Amino acid sequence: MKIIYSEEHRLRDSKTELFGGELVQPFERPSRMDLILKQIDLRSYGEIVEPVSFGLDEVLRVHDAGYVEFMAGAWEEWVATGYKGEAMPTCWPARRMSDKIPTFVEGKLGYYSLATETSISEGTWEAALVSKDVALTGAKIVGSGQERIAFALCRPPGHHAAIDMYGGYCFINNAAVAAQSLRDQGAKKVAILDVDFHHGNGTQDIFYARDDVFFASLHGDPADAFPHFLGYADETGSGAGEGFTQNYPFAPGTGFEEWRIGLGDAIKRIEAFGPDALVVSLGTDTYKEDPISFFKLDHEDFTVMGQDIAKLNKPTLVVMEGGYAIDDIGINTVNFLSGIEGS
Ligand code: 5XA
Ligand code: ZN
Repeated sequence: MKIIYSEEHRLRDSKTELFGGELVQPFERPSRMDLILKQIDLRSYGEIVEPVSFGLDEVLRVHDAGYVEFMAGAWEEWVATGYKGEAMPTCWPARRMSDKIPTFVEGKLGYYSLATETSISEGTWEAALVSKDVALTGAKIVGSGQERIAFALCRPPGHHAAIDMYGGYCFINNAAVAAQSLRDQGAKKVAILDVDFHHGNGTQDIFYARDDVFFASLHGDPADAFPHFLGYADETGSGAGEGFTQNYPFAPGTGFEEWRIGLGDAIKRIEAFGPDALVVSLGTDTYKEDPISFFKLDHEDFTVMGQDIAKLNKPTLVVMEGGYAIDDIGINTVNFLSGIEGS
C-alpha cells in the first residue's frame, strides 16, 4: 500500500489548547505521526511516498473563498495586533446575533471557527495546505487506478473543517477535498465513511445537500461528545441530499460489538448507494485508552474494522483524522491498514 506522507506536518506545532479551563499542550501534536511511522517501519508496512503539490483550486471546490482568504493570513493578522499568545476566538455569532463579518481579527476568528480549543500558530495554514496535498495525492493514486487502496497520512486532520469554519484541530477538510477530487476525476458517486470517535461535522456540512456523495459517520453521541452541535441520527441530508447522510451516535462506554452493528449498517447503505470510490476518515480515538474519547475499542478491533470495510471492495482512500492515545496510535492505525488491505 502506498502511504502518502510529508515531514512538513511539523509546521503545525501550536503550544496551547484550551482544555478543561486550562491551556495545555495540544493533544494533536507532531509526535502522533512519529508513532505511526515507527509502527509502519517496525512491521515493514507499505511504501512511503511524498505528496505532489496542488494549488488552491481543489480547496475552493469545497471551502468558502472568504474563509480560505482569512485562514491564509490569519496568523499574520493576529501578530500585527501585538497579541502575545496563539490566535484563538473569544466570541461567536451566537443565537439572534448579526452574521456580518467583523473587520478586526478577533471577530473574524469567532466568525470562521466552531470551537476555541484549536489555536492558530505560525505555520498552521502552511501545514494544512501540505496535509491537503497528501490527501489529494492519495486521491490521484486511487482515482487513476494506479492502486486500489492508499493511505493519506494527513496532519493536521480535516473532518471538522466545514465550508467556512475551522476547529477540532482541523483547517482544511482533507477527506472532502479528496472525495471531490475523485468526483472530478470521473467517479460518479463517492461514499465517505467516518470511523473517527468524533462526528465529521465538517464533511457532513460540505456534502449535506448533495446526492453524489454519501456520508456515514459513527461517533460519540453529540449530547456527550465534541462537536456537540451536529451528528444526531435525525440529520439525514437536505434537498437533493435527503437520505445521503447517515449518523450513528453511540453512548459513553460503547464497545466494539455494539459499534460494529452500526458499521455493518453503514456498510450496507454504502453498498446500496453503489459508489465508484470510497474515502475512509480514520480516527483511532475510538481506542479504549484515548484521553479525550469514551469508546472501548481494543487493538485487534481495528483489524476487524478494516476487514469489514474491505468487503465493500471499492477503490479506497484512507485519510488520517484523530487518535491521541499516543503509544497505541501506531498499532491501531497499522492494524486497520492491514485489515483493510487483507495482509
Ligand atoms: O476527530 N476530532 C478530534 O479528534 C478532535 C476533537 C477535539 C475536541 N476538543
Ligand atoms: Zn476524533
